[in-house]
Amino acid sequence: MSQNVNPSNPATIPKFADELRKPPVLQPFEDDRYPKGSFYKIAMKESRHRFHKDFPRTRIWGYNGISPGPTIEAEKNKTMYIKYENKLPETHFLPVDYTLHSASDSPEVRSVVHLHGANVDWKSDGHPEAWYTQNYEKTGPLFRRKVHAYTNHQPGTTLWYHDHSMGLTRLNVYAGLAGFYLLRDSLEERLQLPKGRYEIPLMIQDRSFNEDGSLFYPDAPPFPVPVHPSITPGVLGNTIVVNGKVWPHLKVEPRKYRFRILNASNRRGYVISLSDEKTFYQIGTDGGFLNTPAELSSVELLPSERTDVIIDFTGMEGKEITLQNSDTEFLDEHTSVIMQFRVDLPLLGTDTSAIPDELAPAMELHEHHAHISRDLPLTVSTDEYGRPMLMLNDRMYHDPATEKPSFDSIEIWNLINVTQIPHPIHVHLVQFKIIERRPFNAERYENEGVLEFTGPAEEPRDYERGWKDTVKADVGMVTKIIMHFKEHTGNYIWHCHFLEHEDHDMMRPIRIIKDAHPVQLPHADEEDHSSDDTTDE
Ligand SMILES: [Cu+2]
Repeated sequence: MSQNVNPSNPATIPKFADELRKPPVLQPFEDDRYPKGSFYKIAMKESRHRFHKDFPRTRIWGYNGISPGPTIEAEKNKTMYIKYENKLPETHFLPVDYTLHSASDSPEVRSVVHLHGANVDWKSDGHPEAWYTQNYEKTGPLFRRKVHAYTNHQPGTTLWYHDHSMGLTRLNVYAGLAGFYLLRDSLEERLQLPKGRYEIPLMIQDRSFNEDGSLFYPDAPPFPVPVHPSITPGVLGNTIVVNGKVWPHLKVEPRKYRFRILNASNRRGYVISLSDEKTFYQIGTDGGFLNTPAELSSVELLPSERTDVIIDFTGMEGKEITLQNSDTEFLDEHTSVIMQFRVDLPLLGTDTSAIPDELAPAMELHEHHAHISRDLPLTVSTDEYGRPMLMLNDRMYHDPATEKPSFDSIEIWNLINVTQIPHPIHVHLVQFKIIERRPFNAERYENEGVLEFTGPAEEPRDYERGWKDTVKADVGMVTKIIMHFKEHTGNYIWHCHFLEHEDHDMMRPIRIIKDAHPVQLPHADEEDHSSDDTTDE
């Protein structure tokens, strides 16, 4: 370690020292039981990782031992089979809180992989209660498959895979268990976007380090609690890591590049912009391409949100551009900086890529199509130890399911945020559209249960007009979203994507029910021996 660098003090860490890395692409395994080229294996394991060139290598948990994990390249409508093997140690290296959910009688290290944003059968979705330990010795109550089958039946977009195990998601993701899943389709091929070396995914995470360079995660909140270790209301890092490197730089040619930007942080939101007031072109959101590109100067990304953008460095030879964060919730001089682009590579050939005038055909869901509208409050309470605890629909995770959409129904959800902070609300299985946000009288809602609007509705922001799977439920607002539950029935969830909220206890089951055959078994107890389990090992 360089003499003056103290990893725990961001002021001592040189910025833009490391070069940005592009995660390697996962390669298929040969297995006669699966169509050629469709079967993949990933091992979750502990390894050592260098976050900065002046840090020693330190412990992480990664998919195939790297963080971000290998990028999974998928093709629309072509089924992939992935076996995620748990080769993690039996004890956690980050502080486990045994009071959460049913963690007290579960093994200390559990894992399950959720493919975020995917339209997928629930048994392959990576349900939190589908966790398993090494060699599947112990499994959660909703574990069904060793091999996840992804049919990729949805428009091309940027998905990501990450750990989602019951009561441990915040620790497992912080430890490094996250990677990109790029779903491609023929529309993307036709659009002549920057590709190959000019298409780069950026996974942004905040992290803090101990003096020895190891990952720091607090074992108690900044107020007294009777539990130790204890979950906290949210963990913020004092450095910014992109694709596993602290404040990296990327050398670019003077031409167009496509960046798929993901906020994979536990709690921090970003308002992303470029220095020198340089604009960029947004081409996609969480669920796929926009109808038309949008020239923007900033995009807000809460945890798990993605934005797909083109940045044009043409004519900028010799310039240095900073990707910066102007989110005001927790800003300081260090976390306002994300990474740097250096336009100092020679142009290798003519830039034939385009920023198309039209991207994807418009597909809309309108309010008058909806079959049902649900009012769903976001509230704060206290748990049995007196700690603040966040809830959805005034219930804890293990309370019986209340959101039970009928198969093929279109639903409107009114996310009524009566807490003091915004929350990124993620619904599994579907992509939705944001209809509006409207201010309301929170006090009256809490005391009398009456929803009284106090101002006109606001349109979705200019960077969130496409398909979304995560939405910012703003403070004092009712955020209205619309979605179509089609193609799958079964056990899914919706939750806040601030990971410390999700684990305590801001997560709820969704059960999608085929009306002709209602699912009537109690939650966490459903047996389903449908024939598509035959691909299991
Ligand atoms: Cu939250």
